This record gives sequence, structure tokens and C-alpha cells, in this order.
Amino acid sequence: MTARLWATAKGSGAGRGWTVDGRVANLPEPAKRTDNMLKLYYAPGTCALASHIALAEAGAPYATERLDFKANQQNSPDYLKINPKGRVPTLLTDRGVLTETPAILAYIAQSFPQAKLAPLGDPFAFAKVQAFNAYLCATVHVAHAHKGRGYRWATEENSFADMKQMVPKTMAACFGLIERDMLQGPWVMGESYTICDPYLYTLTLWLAGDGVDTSTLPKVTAHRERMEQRSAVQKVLTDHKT
Ligand SMILES: N[C@@H](CCC(=O)N[C@@H](CS)C(=O)NCC(=O)O)C(=O)O
Repeated sequence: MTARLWATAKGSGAGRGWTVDGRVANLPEPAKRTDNMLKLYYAPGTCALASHIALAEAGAPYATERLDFKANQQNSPDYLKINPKGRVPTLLTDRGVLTETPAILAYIAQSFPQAKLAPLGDPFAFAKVQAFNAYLCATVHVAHAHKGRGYRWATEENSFADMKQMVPKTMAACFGLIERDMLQGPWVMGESYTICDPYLYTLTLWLAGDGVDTSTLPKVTAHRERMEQRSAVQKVLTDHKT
């Protein structure tokens, strides 16, 4: 479902003097759900796709709310009341708000154990899952963000250009490591599909825009194709069309 907007964004992001007038129609909700229904706030083309796919794979009861980044809705006062970070994904649960993709993915895997989305009974194997997702979150995603979000780390225009110029290299280096040493195949953790797979898939979709030559990444490319054959992925992708 798409939120109706009255928000007017000025500027291009945090630290650049944006302001938002008015309010967003469907926000805010109470900071926790009371109807046994999870709610995911997302925007198309973002890392929230990973959590969205995981919810679908888990067979979880969930609703979604799509934010309009072009209107800077993630920084609207009403959304900031739900998630003060001004980012997606945000998952509203019956116990309150969850943010950060690795945490949301682990929560989904643990809340719906019948879906077998993580090796829940094996502390070492579960730590390997967390290590993979932490790498995507803290290193790969941050490398990608240097393309369009340089204002988080610098103020000079030429600093932004320099950061942007590095992105094909840093993303290629990150995915080279994933290709060589981390993606076991056919799924990230080997024979079992886990919460690492939708997350890797989501960041793989960014490679073309980041100027990475994916012909050097045959395992990653095959993983992407394998993901796109899954019905949950196909279903969720229709919600992410822009
Ligand atoms: N560490 C967070 C990162 C969340 C994040 O940065 N999300 C981006 C979309 S991929 C976002 O909401 N950006 C909005 C903005 O920077 O204004 C996570 O993994 O969930």
C-alpha cells in the first residue's frame, strides 16, 4: 500500500537543510502492533527488500507501508517518531519497533522457526549467518552509500566526487570477497536457504548502478538468478516496482 503524502521536501538529505511541511497520512502508528500483524516500512530499491522477502518466505502475517524517498518521507516528523534514524527498513512488532536489517532478519528467522531461515539450534552456524549479514550491513552497504550519500561523511563537493569515484572499486572488492570466500553455493550458507540469501540478493541488485562488472562474479550472478526463481521473491518484487 502506498502512503498518501502531504510532505514537501526541500534539499537532498540530512545535513543539507531539508525541511518537511505538513504530515503524512498513514503515519504514525502506535509504536507497537496490537493485532498480531507485523508491519514493514520500506521504499523501493532499498535494503528493505531483504526484510520484505524474508517476511514472505517465513509466511509471516504482515502489512507494508511504502515510503516515498523522492518526497523525503523518511525524514518527515511523523516517520521520525516511529524510526528516529530516518531510514528503512522499520519493522513494527507487538513488542515495539525494530530497525537494522541484520536484527530484523534474525527476528524473523527466530519468530517463524518452521520456515527454517536460520540454523537456530547451532550457535556457531548461527554466528556465521550473523557474520555474513553484519558484513553486508556494516561494510558493503556503507561502501555503496558513498555513491549518493557522501554528505554523511564530508561537506566539500569534491569530497563527494572522490567518494563516488571509489564506489565501483570498493563494491567490486567487497563482492570479489563474497564470490571467492563467502558464498558457499547454491545458497550463501551452502545447501540451506537462510536469511543471508535475500540480503545478498538485495545488495547484488545495486551492482550495475554502482558500476561493477558482474561478469567477474559468476557465483553471485547464479545466486541472483536462483533467487529470482523463488515465488516469494517474485511476489515481493512486484511491490518494489517504481
Ligand atoms: N544499517 C541500516 C541501514 C538502513 C539504510 O541506510 N537504509 C537506507 C535505504 S537502503 C535509507 O533508508 N536511506 C534513507 C536516507 O538516507 O535518507 C540497515 O541495515 O537497516
